[in-house]
Amino acid sequence: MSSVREATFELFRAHGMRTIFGNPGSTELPMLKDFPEDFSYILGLQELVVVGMADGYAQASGTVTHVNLHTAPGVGNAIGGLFNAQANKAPLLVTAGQQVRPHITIEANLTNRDATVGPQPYVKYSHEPPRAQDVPQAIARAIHHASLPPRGPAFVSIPMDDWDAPADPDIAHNVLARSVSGCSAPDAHALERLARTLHDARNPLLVAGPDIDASGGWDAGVALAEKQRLPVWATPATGGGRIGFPEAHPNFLGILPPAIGALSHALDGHDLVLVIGSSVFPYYPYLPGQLLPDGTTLVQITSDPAEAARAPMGQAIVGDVAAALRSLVELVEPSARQQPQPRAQPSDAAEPADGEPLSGSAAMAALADAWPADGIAVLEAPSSTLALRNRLRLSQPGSYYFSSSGGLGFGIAAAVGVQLARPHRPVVCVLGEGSAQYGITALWTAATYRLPVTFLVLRNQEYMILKWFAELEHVAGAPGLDLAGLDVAAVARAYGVPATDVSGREQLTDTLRTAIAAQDGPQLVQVPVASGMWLE
Ligand SMILES: Cc1ncc(C[n+]2csc(CCOP(=O)(O)OP(=O)(O)O)c2C)c(N)n1
Repeated sequence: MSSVREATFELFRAHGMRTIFGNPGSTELPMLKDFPEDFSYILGLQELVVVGMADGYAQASGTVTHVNLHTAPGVGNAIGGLFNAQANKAPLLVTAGQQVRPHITIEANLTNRDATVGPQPYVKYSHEPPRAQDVPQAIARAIHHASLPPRGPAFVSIPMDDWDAPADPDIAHNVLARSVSGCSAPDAHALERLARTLHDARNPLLVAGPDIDASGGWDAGVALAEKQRLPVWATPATGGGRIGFPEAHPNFLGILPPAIGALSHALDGHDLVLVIGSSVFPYYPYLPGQLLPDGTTLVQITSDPAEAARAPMGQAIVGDVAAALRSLVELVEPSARQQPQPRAQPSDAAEPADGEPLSGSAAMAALADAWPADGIAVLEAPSSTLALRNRLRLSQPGSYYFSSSGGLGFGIAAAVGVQLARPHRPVVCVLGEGSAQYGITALWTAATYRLPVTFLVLRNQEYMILKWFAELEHVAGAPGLDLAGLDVAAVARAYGVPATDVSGREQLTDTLRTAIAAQDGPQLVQVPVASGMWLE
């Protein structure tokens, strides 16, 4: 008779889940005993980065990814990452060790009291099985929950004495044989109505969201925009964890502003706004205004029922985003509307006077000059987010990962996960020096597993975006917004990542080109940048 451990690892094999991201403790060792050779364990040094690595891996591979945490303190450290993964719709199986069952009632040391409560708001399912024999079933259930739309983390707490217990052969056999498919077709009548509305619209607009890329709807989105001659905005960068439409495409207008009034203003003059694969909308900050301009109708297509239910305006159709796009392409005729006007190129980012640091825009222009055709950007550089988008104009699917939640600690870790999932594409992770600190320990993982990620650190010695928010919120005199003397290159070297300090645009481009071309482990490039919000 097989053990709970053997049955569970068979389950992982059945789901193709042979990579485990973790940080182990004594309560997890029984799961890791006799670790099978056909599995890999990727060690992260702190739980926030363990979840971030798995988030990047899950998104880039499209598969449910296993994160293993250390009882209550491990789950506690991981919460910020779970918040991010939920917003990113990253399908994660999150397991945590627990005290042995005879110790739980007396709350012996390291007992995860109320284990299912801690991660509750950030997971789709949270469970501690009542019997050891139920562990494979609970884990299978969490895998299914994670994989069904909206995808996201699901949690199981496992007492450490369960792993050697005998599995129930009937449960194990049936659990192994199950598969669950979650691709639900949107209402065909609603799509037909929408196709007619689109046909009759005078000046319709498409807003492309992250789930176009995540669902595999990229080509269908392009085909729809071209057939219907739709101008396309990207959903606001705040919630655009992935890019939903090629940003160098002539129909692409740019990125919607994230505040209510300004966003509504950008929709002005469009009688129909089709929002696909995005919430309506990931607003931030709160700058009130009219939600929609007069005379504008909005229709959202999302696979996430909660996203449809909470939208403050418009109609919604719930169903698989790629399937909806493919149906719409079939249902609509080619339009004779005018071609959208291609947007202007950003102005040339001037080289500053001698000895002055580059602007964030000039740094992103240097990155654009070095950019490899199949590059993937992982971004966590708040004051240069728009500069990166506007300069790189990424135009291939699966080329951009950003945390839709606003929680820091994603960048370095996610870049590690993305590179593991996409070993043949160059990954470049662009970081503010402040943001880098939340996930800094993931540099060790990048070095140890020799992952050829290029890290670019923009060093402005401050929390620039918070200074910008302070002005917006009329907050004067706030402390804690300066970062004097923080040297990420020095820290990187200590973690085993070779690091170079550069200045000036040409040197930055050359160094980035060399770093990106090098395939032998990670490299970090640090460049001083001037204080400012870099919007183009
Ligand atoms: C976990 C977490 N803690 C704090 C914040 C608040 N926060 C948002 S941006 C930011 C500063 C980022 O600084 P840096 O990476 O240097 O970028 P810059 O704004 O200078 O471009 C902070 C602290 C956050 N978003 N997430």
